[in-house]
Amino acid sequence: MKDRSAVKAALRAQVIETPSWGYGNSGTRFKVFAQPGVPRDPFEKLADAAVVHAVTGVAPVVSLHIPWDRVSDFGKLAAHAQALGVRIGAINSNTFQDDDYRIGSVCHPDPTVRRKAIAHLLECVDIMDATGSRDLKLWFADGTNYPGQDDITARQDRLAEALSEVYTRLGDGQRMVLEYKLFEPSFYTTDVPDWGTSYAHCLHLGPKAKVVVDTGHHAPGVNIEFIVAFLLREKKLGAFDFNSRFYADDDLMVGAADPFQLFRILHEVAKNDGFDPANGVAFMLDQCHNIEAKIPAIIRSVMNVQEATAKALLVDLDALHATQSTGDVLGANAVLMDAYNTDVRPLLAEVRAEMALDPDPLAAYRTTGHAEKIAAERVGGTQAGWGA
Ligand code: LRH
Ligand code: MN
Repeated sequence: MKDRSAVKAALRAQVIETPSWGYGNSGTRFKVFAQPGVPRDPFEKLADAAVVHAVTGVAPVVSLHIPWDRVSDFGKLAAHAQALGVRIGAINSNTFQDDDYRIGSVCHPDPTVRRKAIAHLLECVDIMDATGSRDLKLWFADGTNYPGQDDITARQDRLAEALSEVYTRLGDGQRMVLEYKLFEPSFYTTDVPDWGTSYAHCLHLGPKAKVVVDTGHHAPGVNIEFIVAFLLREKKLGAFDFNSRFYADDDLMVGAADPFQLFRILHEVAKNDGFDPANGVAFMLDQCHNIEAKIPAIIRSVMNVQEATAKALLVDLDALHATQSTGDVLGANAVLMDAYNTDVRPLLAEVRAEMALDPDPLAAYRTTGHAEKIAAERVGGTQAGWGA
């Protein structure tokens, strides 16, 4: 059993990256509901992220999305983040909202369109130079809707060519993390549909290319923790996009729909030293708070990751190994369930107290008066959203 102080030390050192777009308006094709106090620009998004970090102590990094977070001076934005006690993390590219990308971006049959998409990806690396970010996070909506619409193999060639050009541009200490997704917005083929496709491209590219596992991007029933264990073994797990879902890419709060799955995933992370910063796994949230208050939702999500992490760190690995190696099926399962069924909230309250934080981050948030302040101040202007 990992000793309690080691578990608490790991929990104090946890780093969870929150998404700038999680603070803005988002919705579905049916409706995007506005909410009072929603940020109007990346500076206000960082201010909200800083409050999440202030009450949880483990969310010091914010990922940006370009062009949603484009500013005239990214150095100034990075300095603003620092002044707020946070820093800018992954830079997310966006080649899914321009009319030119109707039938693809880096996989588009027209080389002119591919050129435009690659130029955007290269611009994102320039932004990383200015913000000091390590990761270029790539997700492509590219795909087809009807059989025969385009050549599956030719699209892979185009993708590989684009990724290779961007890979060459990466500076020291910079990486590209390639996200896969089964479907949506494409409904017949998606050019990076699964972990194997992302993994294969990353292998070809080299050590600076790793895979992003978005927990909402799999077919129902897929064993995500197997993928995580496999990629960790290959040293090819770059990042998580945490969220949860009941059906498709619902982007609900992580741990809300399936806390047991989140625990199983983080058990594989803990068991394979995935929490060791040296292994370079980024733990990001990628969520949309369509109907719920956004900042409390992100605080709750951070707490859900903390709780699943604490349970994973409490797994008695010696007992697990002993029961597994003797084929004690029920015994081995019981070891894992003991950890999962442990109420870790008192342990986390202790950890927060040791970090000079309120044991209840949501209560702490309420006492900040931040919600009332931003609702009063952020009047006029255009609330940030996906701009779709
Ligand atoms: C695509 C995705 C990707 C982001 C977007 C906000 O579904 O998961 O990570 O670019 O959501
Ligand atoms: Mn994602």
